[in-house]
Amino acid sequence: MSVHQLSIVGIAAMGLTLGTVSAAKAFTITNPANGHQYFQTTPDTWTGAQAQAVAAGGNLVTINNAEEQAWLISIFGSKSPFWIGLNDIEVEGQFKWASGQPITYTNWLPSEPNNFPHIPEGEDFVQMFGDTGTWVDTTTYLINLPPNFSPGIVEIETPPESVPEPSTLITLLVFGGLGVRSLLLRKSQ
Ligand SMILES: [Ca+2]
Ligand SMILES: [Ca+2]
Repeated sequence: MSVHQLSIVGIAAMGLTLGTVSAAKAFTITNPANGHQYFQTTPDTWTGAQAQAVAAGGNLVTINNAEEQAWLISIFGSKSPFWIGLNDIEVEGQFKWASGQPITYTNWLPSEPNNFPHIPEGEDFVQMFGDTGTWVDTTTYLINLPPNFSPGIVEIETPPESVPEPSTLITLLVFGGLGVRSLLLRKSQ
């Protein structure tokens, strides 16, 4: 195989890689423990961050165990508060994951959740923060404070790699065709 042919194979392979990763998921990180993909949303309300998650094919993160919690801190850092999937929107005090999964692990800060009583709309949404990623129930509009727009962490359980996008197939067809033509030209020389 000549250098020219090798470069065509290389470009086709690059198209395959780029074609399966859409712009919205360009910065996803895979957790080797479960194969799930994660990324950080832009700062938003909990509801807005969850909408970003759903648009990407996931939900705000479901933290199933201490290992997943520790991995999240190691990847996303502990400084900024992050929305996670836990909420008690439907019934006050009955927390649920946005993904619908059962609660198998919690990491509440002591005294939380407290549905802090001086907030008219209550505290229906959970953030993790601090060096151990401890959880608090909170909300977007806190009295005497700027709106609490924070990034959320998204978890996608079904990675999209298994379905090549049309652009990938076009790339392969175009470069595959060029490769065959190149081979035929070399043979005819
Ligand atoms: Ca999880
Ligand atoms: Ca609280």
